[in-house]
Amino acid sequence: MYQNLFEQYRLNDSITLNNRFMMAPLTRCMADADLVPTDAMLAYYARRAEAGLIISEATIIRPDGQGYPNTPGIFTQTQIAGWRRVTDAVHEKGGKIFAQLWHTGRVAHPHFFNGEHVLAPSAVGVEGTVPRMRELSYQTPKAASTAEIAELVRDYAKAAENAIEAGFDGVEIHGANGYLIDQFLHYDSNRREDEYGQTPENMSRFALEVVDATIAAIGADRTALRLSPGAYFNMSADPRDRQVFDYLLAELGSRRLAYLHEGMFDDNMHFDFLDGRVSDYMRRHYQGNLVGVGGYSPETAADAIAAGRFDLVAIGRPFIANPDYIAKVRSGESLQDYSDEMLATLD
Ligand code: FNR
Ligand code: 8K6
Repeated sequence: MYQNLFEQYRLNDSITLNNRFMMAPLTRCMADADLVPTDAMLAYYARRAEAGLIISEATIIRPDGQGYPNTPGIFTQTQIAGWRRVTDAVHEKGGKIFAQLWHTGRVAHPHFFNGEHVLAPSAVGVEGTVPRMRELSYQTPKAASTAEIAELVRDYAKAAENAIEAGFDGVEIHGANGYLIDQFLHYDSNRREDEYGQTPENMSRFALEVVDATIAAIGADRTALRLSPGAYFNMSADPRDRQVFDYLLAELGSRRLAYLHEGMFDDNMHFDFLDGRVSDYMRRHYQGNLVGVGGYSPETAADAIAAGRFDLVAIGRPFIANPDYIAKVRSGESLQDYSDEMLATLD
């Protein structure tokens, strides 16, 4: 069944995947108090090692990137050692794993880092309260200075080096879902008047600086990026955003990344200013390895790949519901449906 999904896939000269399934990055809020991966997390990832590539849950690059409780980090030696145990377990089972590198920007909360302020491109906040900690209201962020931006770029590159030290096969830079990098890419959150704002080139600058610093640190073969042109989460869309992503995708085309990944919950959503689905928009503007995600079943993913709409598929919620997702799909066994209650435990 679904033969094309079970073919090996060569990402580049360094990395070949056992199949075209990725496990999507899934925040589970289960790291310990020092934001170190636990034994339960090790077992959770090892159970899913049959995926061609696991993308870790979003992992913060430094303390002020934290916006939710117990999300793991990759900035202390203890965190690196904790992740090393996870990557060893995945490798022992023949799998591969990338770390998703995260800074939440204006979606961070000082509660988690004893900080005075949260950093973002501009002093434009998000409405509402922190999920699972509804007593915490989001703050108006401080617009990052150019010196603070340069420091953030260095910290992404350092986190990428830490990820390699922790045994990850590469990193996926989280540039999606309304978090820090995405906040530079949309007019809703970027009101800067310096070289990081106002034009597609300027608004793409931070994302490209992070990508280039990461490539310089660990190589393009091991560097991937997730993007949300559609602005569907923690963000309001502005039709002008389209020009920013047109520019950014053209620039990324020359970088030879391991892959580009759309950040979406439902890839059937239609965005007028992108002329349709996010995956189709990205395919038109980017010729490298492309990962589709958002509501795919093995059947719809196999069809999309056969039609050339993207090259690999990431699976999120069904992978929470079915630790043995790959084996079940291969054998044709029926899949258990996902439900939100499953987020309470790490099976
Ligand atoms: C997510 N998603 C997500 N995305 C991301 O880039 N980093 C993350 O840490 C998370 N965390 C996360 C947690 C939970 C509980 C859910 C349900 C989703 C989005 C995820 O990677 C994926 O894009 C969506 O789940 C859509 O894919 P499925 O679930 O329809 O296959
Ligand atoms: C508990 C912290 C989780 C942080 C990452 C985001 C996870 C959200 C999971 C719930 C899914 C909600 C989907 C909302 C998307 C809007 C689509 C139009």
